[in-house]
Amino acid sequence: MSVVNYRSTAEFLHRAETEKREVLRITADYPDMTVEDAYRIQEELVMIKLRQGHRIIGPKMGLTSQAKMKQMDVEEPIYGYVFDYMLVPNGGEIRMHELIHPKVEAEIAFVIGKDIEGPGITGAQVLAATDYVVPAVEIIDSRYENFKFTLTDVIADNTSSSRFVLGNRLINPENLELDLVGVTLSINGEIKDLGASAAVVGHPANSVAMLANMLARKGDKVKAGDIILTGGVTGAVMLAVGDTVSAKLDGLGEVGFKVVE
Ligand code: OOG
Ligand code: MG
Repeated sequence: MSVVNYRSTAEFLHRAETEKREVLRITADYPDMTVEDAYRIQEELVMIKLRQGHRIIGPKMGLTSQAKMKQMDVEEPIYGYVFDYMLVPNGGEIRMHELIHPKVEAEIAFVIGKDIEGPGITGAQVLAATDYVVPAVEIIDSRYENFKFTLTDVIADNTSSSRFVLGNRLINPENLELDLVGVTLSINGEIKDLGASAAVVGHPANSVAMLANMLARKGDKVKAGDIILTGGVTGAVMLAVGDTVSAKLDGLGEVGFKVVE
């Protein structure tokens, strides 16, 4: 049995991102890799980005809805990190030549006001520690060939994180039924997918609770000031140059971007 080298595997995945090149999934060489190994690789990848001067905007959750789990054929929620260089202004442009094979998904983001330290955190505790919620779209760009991966591959690849866009309106979560938000995802005026926010583990606040409880395993926590993507409500849709993308979230507003060469 071969043993996976965390540092060199992280460097391999980082090169794939910077060279915009899809690569063979790492479980092809390391089929016995554990979830713990995968998060160790992810940590190394995060360290590489931090050493380059990038800043973490927040941890994110992925594969929190049935739509996403079925689409990617992975049955378990995961976390990763989004960085400052990934943030695109609302209505701004995504440059295709910087990416491999990007897809978009509609999400709800949480702006955290107070630290949330697991284990045992509930959705109600998350809501009490949340300043605002914001509509969001995430652009995911798996570094793996044909966007195909297993649970451990996608964890190591920082959960396909690539770009994200936040809406302009900050909404107090107390003013909303946050599990009953209708969501549409449109490209060039045509609805490509739709859903309701309860698709995200029953309530998007539960996704942040799950995150706090997962981070507690490594002695970490959700921090005041973190902006947290709670996971795609809709399935992810492939992007092409020329696309104008818009997500509408009932009571939260609209968020979008254009895809250029
Ligand atoms: C993994 C990332 C999943 C989400 O919102 O479910 C994710 C992937 O689907 O490539 O960000
Ligand atoms: Mg996502």
